[in-house]
This record gives sequence, structure tokens and C-alpha cells, in this order.
Amino acid sequence: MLRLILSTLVALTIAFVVHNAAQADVTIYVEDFEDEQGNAGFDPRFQHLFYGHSPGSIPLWHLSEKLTPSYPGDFRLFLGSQDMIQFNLSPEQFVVHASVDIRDSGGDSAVCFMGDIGEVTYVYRSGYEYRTFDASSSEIGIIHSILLSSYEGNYDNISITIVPEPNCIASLVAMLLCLAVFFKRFNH
Ligand SMILES: [Ca+2]
Ligand SMILES: [Ca+2]
Repeated sequence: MLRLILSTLVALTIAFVVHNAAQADVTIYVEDFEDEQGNAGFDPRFQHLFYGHSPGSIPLWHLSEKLTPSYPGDFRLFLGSQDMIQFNLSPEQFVVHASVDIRDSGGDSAVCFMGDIGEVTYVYRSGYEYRTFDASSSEIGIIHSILLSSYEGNYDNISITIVPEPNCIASLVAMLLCLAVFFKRFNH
């Protein structure tokens, strides 16, 4: 009977600690293309690198000003230009999920989520309503980049979910399992 109680307690402790560790350490950053004052601006945790041709004086990209609640600040890419986004994170932080809202007023807008073990691409064809596209590490591994490309697309709310180094959680589980074994032996 005592053994059953101890085992149950250990199992509950493991579940509780792992659950709380995972909950506490999950961070979500959202690039909403607005600064603290509601003006157009980039989030320094997202690093943008632009590619593409620029005929004449037409810019490759543009940040929309926040004008009204129905017109939130967003980001536009033109004429097949591309924006390669990477993340300014510490080496112990890993992106396990990413999403982006896309709308398009005249042509195809695409997003490619790139991970350690693969990538996934979505193309949104001429839809004026915002739609969310996402990818997770279960499909493509740890996510390291997001590539946007469009002729006339708007992007908003690029969201990344970050967890600490997987080893931290793994060591914690290992430590608790040792503790469980110890309790079981102690009880024999
Ligand atoms: Ca926004
Ligand atoms: Ca912001």
C-alpha cells in the first residue's frame, strides 16, 4: 500500500514538474510591425534580409502605418521580392512553432517555414482576408528561418514559440526518474 502511494506521489511529482517547467519556459514572440507607441516598426528579435529586383524607384518592401483598428500596421512585399527572416535568440532557445498571417491583393503570396529536417511552403492566391499559415517542429524540426515572397502581399503577426534547449527538459526527466527508482528501492 505504502509503495503504491509513494509511486503515485513520484509519478505526480514528475508530471507536475515537467508540466510546469514546460509551461514556464515557453515564450511566444510576435512581430506585429508596430512599436510600443503604435507606429510602424520592426521587432529587434526578428532579423529581416531582403532579396529581389527593384525596377526604377519602386521599393521592394514597405511598412504600413497603423491608421485605424481595421487597418493594423503590417508589412508588404512587391514584385516577387523576398524577405528572409531569422531570429535574434540566445543559443539555448529553439523555435518549435511559427505562424504568419497573409493577405494578398494581386498575385501569389508565399511563406516557406524552414527547419532542421525539412521545410514547408504555403501559397496564398489573391485573397483579401487575412489567413494564418503555420508550421511546427514535429513536421520540419527546429525552425531557423521564415522566407516570405510576394508580388503584392501583406504580412502581419509573425509569431514564434520558443522553448529552452531540449537537453534541459531531458536531464530533468532523467533526474526525476532516478529519484523514482530510488524511492522504489528504498521502499523494498
Ligand atoms: Ca500589425
Ligand atoms: Ca511590435
